[in-house]
Amino acid sequence: MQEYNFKEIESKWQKYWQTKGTYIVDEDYKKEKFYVLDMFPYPSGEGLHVGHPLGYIASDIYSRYKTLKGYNVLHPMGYDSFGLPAEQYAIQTGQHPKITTKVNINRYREQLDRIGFSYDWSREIRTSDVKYYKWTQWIFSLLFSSAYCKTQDKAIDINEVINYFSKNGNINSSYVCDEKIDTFSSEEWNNYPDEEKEKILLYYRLAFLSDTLVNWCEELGTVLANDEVKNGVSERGGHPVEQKKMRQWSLRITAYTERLLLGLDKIDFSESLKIQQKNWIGKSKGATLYFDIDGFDEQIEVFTTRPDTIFGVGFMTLAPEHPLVEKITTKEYINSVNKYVKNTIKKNERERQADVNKISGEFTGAYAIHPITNKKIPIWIGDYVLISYGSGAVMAVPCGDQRDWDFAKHFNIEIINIFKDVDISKAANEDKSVVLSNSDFLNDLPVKKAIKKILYYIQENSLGQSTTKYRLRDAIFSRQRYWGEPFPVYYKNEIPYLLDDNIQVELPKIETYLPTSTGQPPLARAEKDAWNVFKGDRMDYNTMPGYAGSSWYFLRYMDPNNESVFADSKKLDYWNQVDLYIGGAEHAVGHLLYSRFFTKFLFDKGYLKFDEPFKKLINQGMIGGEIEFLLLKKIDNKNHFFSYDIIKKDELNDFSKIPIHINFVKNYGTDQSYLDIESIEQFISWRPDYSDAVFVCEGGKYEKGELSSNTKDAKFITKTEKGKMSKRYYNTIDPSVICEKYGADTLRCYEMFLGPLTDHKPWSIKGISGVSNFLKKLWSLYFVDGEFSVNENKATEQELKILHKTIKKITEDLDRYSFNTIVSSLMISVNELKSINCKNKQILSDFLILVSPYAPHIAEEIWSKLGNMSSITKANWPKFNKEFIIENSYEYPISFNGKMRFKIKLSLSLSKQDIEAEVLSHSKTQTYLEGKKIKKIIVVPKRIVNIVY
Ligand code: ANZ
Repeated sequence: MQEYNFKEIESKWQKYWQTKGTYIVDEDYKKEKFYVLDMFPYPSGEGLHVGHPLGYIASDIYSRYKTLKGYNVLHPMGYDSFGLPAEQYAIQTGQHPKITTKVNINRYREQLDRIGFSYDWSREIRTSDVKYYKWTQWIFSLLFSSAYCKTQDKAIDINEVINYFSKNGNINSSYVCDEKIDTFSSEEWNNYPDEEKEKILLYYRLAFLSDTLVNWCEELGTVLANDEVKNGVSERGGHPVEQKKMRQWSLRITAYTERLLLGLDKIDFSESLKIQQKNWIGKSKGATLYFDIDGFDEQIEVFTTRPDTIFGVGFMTLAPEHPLVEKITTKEYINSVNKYVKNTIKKNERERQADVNKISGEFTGAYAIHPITNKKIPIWIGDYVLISYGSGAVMAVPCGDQRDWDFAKHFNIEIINIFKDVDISKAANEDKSVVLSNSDFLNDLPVKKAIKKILYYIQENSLGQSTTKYRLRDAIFSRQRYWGEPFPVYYKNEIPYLLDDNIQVELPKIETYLPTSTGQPPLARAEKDAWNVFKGDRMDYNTMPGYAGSSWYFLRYMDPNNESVFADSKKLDYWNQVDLYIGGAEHAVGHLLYSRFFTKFLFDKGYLKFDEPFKKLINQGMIGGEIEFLLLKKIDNKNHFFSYDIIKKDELNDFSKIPIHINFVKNYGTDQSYLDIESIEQFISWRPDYSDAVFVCEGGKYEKGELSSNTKDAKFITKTEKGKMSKRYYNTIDPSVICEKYGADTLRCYEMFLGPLTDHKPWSIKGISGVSNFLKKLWSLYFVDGEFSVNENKATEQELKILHKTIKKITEDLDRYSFNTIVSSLMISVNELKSINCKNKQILSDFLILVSPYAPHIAEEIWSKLGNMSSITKANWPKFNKEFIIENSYEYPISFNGKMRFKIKLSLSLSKQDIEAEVLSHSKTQTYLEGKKIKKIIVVPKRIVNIVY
């Protein structure tokens, strides 16, 4: 019989697809489109492991399915190719990041090609490509030339703002701007020198320069975005991050907060993802109140969500960086306050909020005046108050707020209880049901009513006003690195100006990629003539962050080679929103929020007809790996590795765990993984630092090539743990290796078979042979006596039933993205077809189409053997016909006095009487009756027949 030779088949069809351009799509405006997108990868030096293609396989299956259903499917791929690792590598080796990036991309491409994806590679993009980043720079320029108008609720041209100022000044203007801006009249504006005007406009532009507190990572020599900092250290490399004030580019994403929130209702993202975005935006309704300071003209502005607790204010807490701290702190307290402020700056916001158990603060010696009771209230500083949120100061209400409570307890500050019938130490958690007392006019009011009443009072008496605050900050948009998009900006007297639209600035060549000795970014090293354009006093030395290129890449795929616009409007309109987006959950806020923002901005500017980029999003789960450890103990200062089976559980803590490369482990991925002598030798040559170690196992040991007598066939059992698949644990599995051994079709089916797409699951090779056997069985369906053979007979009822049951199941499962259940259904159907020896050409052709999204190579091969001249990807998805699966008979269980005795198959068209008659006339009935008289016959159509005697 002709063997299923996946190697030959897979490389043959991959070549065919490439030469025929099978997956190239054009704008076929008459055809309905469908856009399936993967989050494009950063091409790292490590290449792909089997966890990475999980989402790609799912999206590929879906694209193929939609194509077969007649849609014009856009399914592109590219590379997010600017970024830190290539630059770090450049610093170490002097090699230009462009070269490393290219090498890595080639490796990725090879690995991806091996899996047989249906990407239209003619649309490939690379964010580091000059032709691509030209348009990233263009979007930046557009942001720089725009402001946000609150009344029109959209981005507008900055000239509109300039025009307004020249007529009205900025009084009553409705443009979003930095809160700190002073007011000016039209006359003042018109008399300002140009440079002053430029400075003011920076407060309004959607891309602007300002002095901002940033996450500075000294080790990486750059600023990081909040989502690039995890637990106080940089996400990449784990280096310390501190807060530092620096002049940076930012994007005014805060102008879009409400629209970013509202938009969530229009898109199909998981609830948990929407909650993450909502929390990140962090909308809070409350009030701004002003407290006088005893002996000073200034007031302290606070933001509170609970103005109703104003009678419970025990003290004030300012963020240590608050500008008033220096001014109001008395001599007596100045030293301790200064010291505290210095220490705070070292921590970033997350650490400060996470440190709930470490209460810290200092008294300033100053007092505020309660706006209603006129009582004196001590003013403290404390790092639980963040400078970047609200107004950087709180009215502290210990009976209402847990952090204030903890602070008051810690520093022994008097606590006023304003709540009725409530255990005051728990009041902070009960704010929904609390009724207030203790004040004249808030007595016995439920919270909501109390807030309404106090807000009215506050406003009437000019003590403050109601306010909505957001946690979302403007997005810092510059990095002090080399390998990113340069800004299309030059400076005159340190005022930034845009280059003309049609002049692109390219990354200049520099000798080393490190910051200068004065701490300037690496681009400051570029000689004047190393720049392809040079204007003004100097060019901008910053580069854009990773999210610059990735916030709009899905649009460029629609028209990747256009040189006059970022994408043609007709094409943008046709391909429109991404219908299905699959990618990792780690991008829940960063990438997805920035892309939504860019899309809304481009929509405002009239470039797009949609303002949400992704209609539906699925986060694939992570694939974990098994980590293999050797257990090490020093005895007499000598390394001893012990086989896991000879160690007592309670002694495990005495051993350190050394991860070992899984290539050396025998039976990896099974329950009995171990090392033998050969693998110990491999291990030692990999880690020569352990060449003197002793390996101890049941009944003997191995040391420096010497075996004790009975260790020759011994097994040194490794300790296997489930964990991450990572280079660090030497447990990554290259998908190409699996393709080599089992075939790409098997890999594709197997990755889906592992479990629901969204689940986290460990990689294990255990079930792969089952999947590989399924494909072999599928192959054998089409052969008789080793010869490819199908017949053109009329399909039998049974054959049609199996086929249509499968069509129904697979279609429904695909429509609900249940990728894993389909593999089992296909396996069952293959078995069923095999068991009835189906050789019917029509049935087997349609069945093959159902298999093809999962296993496209084998499907193409058989499809061509079936006599088709074109690719199976050009076929039509079989139509489900319910007539073929309608059951026309039912197998009734026949019971006697409730006990089931036998079954008979009866037509569904029979009436109750007919059924009764059929059962009574059956020969077995008489046997079970044993001559007794029937009392009653119960017939439930399509269920049971019970004879009572
Ligand atoms: C008095 C009060 C009484 C408060 C009470 C709460 C409960 P969300 O909901 O997150 O917006 N706050 C204000 N600015 C702050 C800052 N910069 N750093 C830390 N905390 C700050 O939280 C708003 C509440 O957090 C505000 O309402 C304020 O404490 C505090 F029973 O004011 B509240």
